[in-house]
Amino acid sequence: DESKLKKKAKKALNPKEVTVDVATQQMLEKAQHDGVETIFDRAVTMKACNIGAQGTCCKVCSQGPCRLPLPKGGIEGDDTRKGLCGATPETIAARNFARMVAVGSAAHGDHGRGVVETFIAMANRETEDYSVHDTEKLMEVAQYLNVPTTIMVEGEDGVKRPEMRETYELARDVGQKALAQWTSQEGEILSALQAPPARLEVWRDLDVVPRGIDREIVELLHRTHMGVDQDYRNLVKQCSRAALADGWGGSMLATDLQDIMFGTPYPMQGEINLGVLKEDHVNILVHGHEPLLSEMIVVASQEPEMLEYAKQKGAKGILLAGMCCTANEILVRHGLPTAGNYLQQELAIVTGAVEAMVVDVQCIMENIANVAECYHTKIITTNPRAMIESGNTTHIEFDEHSALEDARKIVRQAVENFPNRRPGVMIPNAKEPMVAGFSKEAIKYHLGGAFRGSYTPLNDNIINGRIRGIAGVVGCNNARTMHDSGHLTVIKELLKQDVIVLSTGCSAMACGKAGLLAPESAKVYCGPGLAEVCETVGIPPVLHMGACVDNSRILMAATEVVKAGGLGKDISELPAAGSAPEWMSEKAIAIGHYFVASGVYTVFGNGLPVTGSPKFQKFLFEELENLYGGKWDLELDPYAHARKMIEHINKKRAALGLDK
Ligand code: XCC
Repeated sequence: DESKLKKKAKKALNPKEVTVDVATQQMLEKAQHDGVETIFDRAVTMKACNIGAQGTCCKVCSQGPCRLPLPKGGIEGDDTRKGLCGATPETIAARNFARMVAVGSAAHGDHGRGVVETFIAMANRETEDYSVHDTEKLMEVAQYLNVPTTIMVEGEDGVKRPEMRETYELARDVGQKALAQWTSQEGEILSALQAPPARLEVWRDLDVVPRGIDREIVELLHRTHMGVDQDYRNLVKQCSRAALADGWGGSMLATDLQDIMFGTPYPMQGEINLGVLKEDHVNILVHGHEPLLSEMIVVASQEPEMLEYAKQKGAKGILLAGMCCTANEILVRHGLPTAGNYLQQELAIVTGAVEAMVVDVQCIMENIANVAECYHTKIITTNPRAMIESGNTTHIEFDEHSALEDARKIVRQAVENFPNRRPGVMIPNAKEPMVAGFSKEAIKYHLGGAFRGSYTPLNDNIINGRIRGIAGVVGCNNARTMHDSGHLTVIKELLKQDVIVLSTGCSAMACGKAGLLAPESAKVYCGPGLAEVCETVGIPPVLHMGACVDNSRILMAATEVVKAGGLGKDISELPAAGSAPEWMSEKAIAIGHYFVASGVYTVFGNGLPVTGSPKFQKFLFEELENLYGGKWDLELDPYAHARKMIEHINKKRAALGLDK
């Protein structure tokens, strides 16, 4: 009836209200025209659960779920809320938080394990498809894993001298030693020992240095079982172990071994947004997180026979582009185009121009299978861990031993799908040029002054105030908040105040689409000091450092800044802050927590499921600072969010005696 229709019309989505990105707006209009439902529609019609959002719904046993929302009007007197077993809001919120840290760390850790397994297969020459690309990085990793890089060889004169070990022999030992960081049960994981000595001391005092990557995650999960850890402070202690095992372990080793196999990123020109797709080409999107497969698809899609095959099918060529963090991986190493960030995955299919979306793990929305049914797109799953139960998806399992052959199979299927395009293809006319690929090595090179090998010039610029401080702004998109808007507002506010921004993941992509990854943007958005530095060096004011696992690069860049001197002895002393304005995934919570445990003030936007327990929230937002020097915060308003970060940076500058 009419009132229902009116209600529905009122609830209908207005594309301009949900995203600042023009290409996304255009494709949402097309989706509406084509009658295709997306996450944006469901975000309008489906409300989030208020109790879950507060973090106080306990469903760890079957006597519940016990729901402990904050009473209307807040808590007066003692907080007497309890679950059936007596669990307090603190225990419940801390357990829920802990489970997010565990899952997020597991996601990065399992990604890292896959990388190590492939690395070992490569080192054993069981696969010719991968090789050592960066021997310098191999040496560096060997050193921190205590693998000898030389052997003593007796010369003709009978004198023994050290000689470099054969590359693959060294890689074999590095691979095994890396794998041992997952399985180790006691002691300290070796990659974490790269942290500044003062930080390590903090961790040792608090007894949170990770003993083994897998162990910390399993123990954290155990502690959240019904009737185990019922002290939120003790739960957070184990959160720190697991999160540090992610940032300084699983993620860091994944990044480093990927660099050895595929090359350490250096700044590359690229392009971003849905406009990178080409109507007359076979368009293949690689979506997910692991570069192991996408690296092979890069090779397969450029082979002459494959290009010839595409021509036979009526296409001018093959366009390979990325989505989500896979995009970041192929961008920072090959300069390949990026189609978009997390909330654009369905919309890429809505163009009608994508022959295949090839997915591996993490951040892949189940609904892409439904959207694909309305067009001709093939969804190809590739990882045994991540399948989609839907008639129209194909699974082509990817095995590192037959990597290139598997990749060829996938590309061939995409090419064969080109003639099946349906009428109504529309690619938005929107793409931006960008520069990406700022590894810690690249930062050293570009900001390293005349000698191109030091962080000292960067520190000097921080000390003299041209650069006020450093911000790491990272993380996802979230359909509950305006797409890309939080990232861009926070970042532009920081730039205005001369804060240089390091970025990864979907945040970096939001910046790319808005032109902030182009060096010319410095004079438009930055305060005079930062603008001058960027223009002198020729860098953009936002440095795109890669995928979510590459947040470990931010930790190492911070460590380099500490080492270069003049800004204190620990990461917690730096004029620096972290932020995830539009976070949504559990990985973001793991990342947030390892930043906090590394001494960084970290602000999240969008809500945090801790607000239902004021005591637990206070612990995270205030008391942690006394332990770690870093703490959590939550700020929904992006302007206030940036302001809080700048205030923190100013506080740290004052403590260092700068700006006198
Ligand atoms: Fe996923 Fe990594 Fe988040 Fe983007 S940012 S939505 S986790 S793709 Ni890492």
